[in-house]
Amino acid sequence: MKDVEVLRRPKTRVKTEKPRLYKVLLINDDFTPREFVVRVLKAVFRMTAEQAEHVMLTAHRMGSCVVVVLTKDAAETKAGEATDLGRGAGYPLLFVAEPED
Ligand code: TYC
Repeated sequence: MKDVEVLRRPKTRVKTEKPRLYKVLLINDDFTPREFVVRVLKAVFRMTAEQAEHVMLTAHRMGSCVVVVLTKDAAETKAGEATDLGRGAGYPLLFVAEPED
């Protein structure tokens, strides 16, 4: 009896799927000063000055830029923190989390 049980396949499937990842996007606007955007990118996403400048300029020129790819929770938390820093300073700076395709 015991021998049969150990040979039986598990009834529940072993989960092997990777968690879906989310992009944090920086959205351009006409009001937030460039240097403020750079400061937020450095503080929240731990970017160097060069990385932050590059991401800010890409969003400025193209309309948006991917900042980082994270799990859903982490992406939503970071996007919220960064957006809140802008709002706290009176700017419409916007970061959004969206699923990776
Ligand atoms: N476009 C802004 C300006 O000219 C700067 C800016 C860049 C704002 C990127 C937001 O995501 C942004 N002051």
